Amino acid sequence: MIYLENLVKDPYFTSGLWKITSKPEEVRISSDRVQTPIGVKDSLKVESFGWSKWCLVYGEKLQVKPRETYRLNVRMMLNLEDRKASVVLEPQILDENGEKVKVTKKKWVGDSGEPFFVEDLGSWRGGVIGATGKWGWRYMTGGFMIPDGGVQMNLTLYGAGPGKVWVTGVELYRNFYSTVKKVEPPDIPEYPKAIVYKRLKLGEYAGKVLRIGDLNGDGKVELLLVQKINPKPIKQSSVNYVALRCLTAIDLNGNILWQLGEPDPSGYEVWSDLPVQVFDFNRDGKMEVLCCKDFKIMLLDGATGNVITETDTPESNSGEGPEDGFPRILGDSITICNLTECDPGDFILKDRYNNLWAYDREFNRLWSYTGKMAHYTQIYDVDGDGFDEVFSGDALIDQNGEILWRIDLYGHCDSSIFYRDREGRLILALAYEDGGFYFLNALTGEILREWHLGHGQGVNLASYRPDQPNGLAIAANTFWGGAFWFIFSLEGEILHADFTDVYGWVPVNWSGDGIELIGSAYGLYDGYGRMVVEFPDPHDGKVWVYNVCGDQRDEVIVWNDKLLSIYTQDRGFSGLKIYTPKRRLYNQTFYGSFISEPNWIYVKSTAHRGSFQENLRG
Ligand SMILES: [Ca+2]
Ligand SMILES: [Ca+2]
Ligand SMILES: [Ca+2]
Ligand SMILES: [Ca+2]
Repeated sequence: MIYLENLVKDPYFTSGLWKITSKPEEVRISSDRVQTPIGVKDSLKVESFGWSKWCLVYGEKLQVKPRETYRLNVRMMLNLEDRKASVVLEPQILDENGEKVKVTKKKWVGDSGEPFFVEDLGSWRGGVIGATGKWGWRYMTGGFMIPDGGVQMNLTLYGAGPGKVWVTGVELYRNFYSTVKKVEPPDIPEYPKAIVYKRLKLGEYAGKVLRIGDLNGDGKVELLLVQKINPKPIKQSSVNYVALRCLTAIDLNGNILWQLGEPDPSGYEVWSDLPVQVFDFNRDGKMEVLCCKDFKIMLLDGATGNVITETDTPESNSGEGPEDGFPRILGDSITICNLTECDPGDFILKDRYNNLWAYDREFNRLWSYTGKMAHYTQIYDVDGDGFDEVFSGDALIDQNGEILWRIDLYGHCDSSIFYRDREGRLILALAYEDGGFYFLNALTGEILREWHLGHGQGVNLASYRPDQPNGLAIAANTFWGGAFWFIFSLEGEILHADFTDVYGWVPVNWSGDGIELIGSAYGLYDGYGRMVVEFPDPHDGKVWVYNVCGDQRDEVIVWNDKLLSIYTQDRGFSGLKIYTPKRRLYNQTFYGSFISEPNWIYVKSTAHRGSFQENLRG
C-alpha cells in the first residue's frame, strides 16, 4: 500500500488556511462540531438567507504540471430550500498569467456526445463537485487531469441561495489512476474489415437529424433526413428556439420518396434533438413518422408522408425557466414508450427544459409533468408491471403520471440509462452535466455511487468489454470544459479513464460474437479506446447504427451535409449463434442514453443448423 499524502493541510476548515473571499451580510459561516460525519470532529457550516454568492479559497496555492492527475474528495450535507441554491467545490486551474485555463479541442477522434463538434470548449472545469437539494452526508469524489497550460490549482468553495450546507473532509491526492480498476486489454482479435455498402450524395435536404426504418414496407430500410429552423419567438425570450423545418425520405439509392416542408441547406446544423421518430404506431405492420411541425403533432404515412392524424402541440408552460416564447410548444424530442397497453406506441413529448407530456397512440393526452428536463426522456419498466416508468431528468414517474421519487442534483440530466447490476439491482445511471455521473437505486432514487469528473454528457450501456460479465459496461463522456472518456463497470467502478480524447458511444455489433465496438466517422474503436476497424475512404460526420443489409450484424451510417456512407462487413458470419442485442433503436437521440442488452439468436442457415443438431446429438 502506497501512502498517499493529502495535499489539503486544512481538510476540516479548522486551521485557518481557508480564506473567506466573499461573505454577504445574509450569510453566516461558522465551524460546527455537532453536525459532522462519523469519525470527523469539525465541519464548516454555511447558512444563507438570500441569493448573494459566498466564497472561500484555500490559501495554499498548489503548483501543478500538465498531465498530472488528481483525486478530490469531500463530504457534504445539504439542507437547501430552493433547488437553484447550490454549493460547489471547484479546483480552478490557472495558467502562468493567473487566468483560468481555456480548453480547445482541435481534433476529435470519436463521436462528441453532442450534436456538434466544437474547438472552443470554454474554461476548463474537470473535477467540479456541485450539489443542491436536501441530503444527508454524502461522500463525493472528483477526478481530473491538469490541462495543458496549467501551472497552479486554487481550490474554491462557493455557493448561493437560501438554506444550510455543511462541508468537511476535503482531500486532494495525486494520481487519480490509483482509483481506476485498470484492466490489461486483451490482444485484438481479427475483426471483419469494413467495406462501403452505399455512399450517397445528399441534396439540399441534408439534415444532421437522421431516422431510419422501412418506411414503404418493401423490406428494405429507408432514410429520413430532418432539417431545423430557428423561429423567432412572439414573446421576448432567452431560449434559442428550434423547430422542424423539412423532412425528406430517401431510399438507399438516394431517390426521394417524399418531402414535407421546404428544404434549405441552413437547416442541416442543429444544437439539439428534433421531435421526430419512426415507428409502427397503428400496428398495421407499416411504419409511420411521428413528428411535431408548425405547432402540430403529426402522424405521417411512412410511404407517402401524407398526414394520417394531427393535433395541436401542448400549450407552452414556462416552468422553472422561460420557455413560453410561443403560445404552444415547438417540440424538442419524442420518446416512444408503453404506458397503456402491452406494446410501445404511446409517447412522451417534451419541450427543451421544463415540461413533458404523455400521449397514447390515439393522441389522447394522458398527463404532464413540469420539472427539470433531461435532454432525452428515458423509459424502463422499473417495477415490472408491464408498463414503462418515465425518467424526466429529476423524477421517476409511473404510467399514470404519479411521481414515484424525485431528486435534486446540481446541473441537469444530459443522458440516462437503466440496467440491472450483477446482483440484479435495477440501476439508473446518469450523466448530469456539471453535476457529475451518478449510479442510483432506480427503485428509490438513492445515490449508490457518484463521480465528479467534468461536464457529464453521455452514458451508454453495451457489451463493450470482454473482461466484464456479458461484456456489459458503460461508456461515458464529458463535453464542455474538457472532453474526457470513461468506461464504468455496472457497479460504477471506473475501468478506464482518458482525459485527452473521447472515442464515442454508439454501440456497433460488428462481429456478432458478443462484443460490441464503438462507432466513429473514421472507424470502430473497442472498449479500450483502440481503433480496431478502419473505414475505407472515410469522411467526417455523425454516426448511427442499424441493421441495413446482410445478416443481423450492424451496419454503420456516417453522414454530413453532403455525403452519407453505410459501412458493412467484408465477410459473412460463421458461427452457430449470432449476437443480436436488444435495443430500442426507434428511440433515437444525439444524447447517448443507449441501452444495448445481451441477446443471441441461432443462425438459420441449413449448413449451420445441421452441425448444431449434430452437436446436440453428440
Ligand atoms: Ca423500405
Ligand atoms: Ca403502422
Ligand atoms: Ca412499470
Ligand atoms: Ca447487417
